[in-house]
Amino acid sequence: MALERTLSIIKPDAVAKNVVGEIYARFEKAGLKVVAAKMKHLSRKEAEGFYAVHRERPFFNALVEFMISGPVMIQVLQGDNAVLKNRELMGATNPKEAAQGTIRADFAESIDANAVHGSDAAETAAVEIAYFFATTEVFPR
Ligand code: RTP
Ligand code: MG
Repeated sequence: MALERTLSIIKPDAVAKNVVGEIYARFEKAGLKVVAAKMKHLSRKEAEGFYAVHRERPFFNALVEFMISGPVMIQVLQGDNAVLKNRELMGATNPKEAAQGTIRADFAESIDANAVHGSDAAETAAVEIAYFFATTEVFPR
């Protein structure tokens, strides 16, 4: 198995719900280690840049507005197959379609306010980690 890193964001809805610790517990129980973390209220520019791949999508403006509606918790997770493992823990984008016991099934309200972000591939993970963290802010564990 490949030791990977992935970028995770606990979105404003889940931070407001006070479930950061419950979500961290799920990462840890699945064998994912937190190797970097920061809480941040994203600027519009930061949110637009982070989601630049979705710029032309109809939901882009709503997504950016939501992501800047309150602070987020941003972390780098490390472990075997971390990218896929985190996506499995998260569940489907739309919480109505998310499998039982996943983070989105348990904590998300809607396709917009869907609790968490996770990188979708190793290549995007590297770009997303570098977007928020200097190499000196990610710790070997
Ligand atoms: P994420 O990037 O946040 O981890 O979510 P994802 O891969 O499951 O979904 P993605 O297709 O990358 O979309 C990014 C975020 O945009 C919002 N979205 N809204 N209204 C809609 O049809 C729609 N589709 C996507 C979601 O909040 C999604 O997480
Ligand atoms: Mg995505």
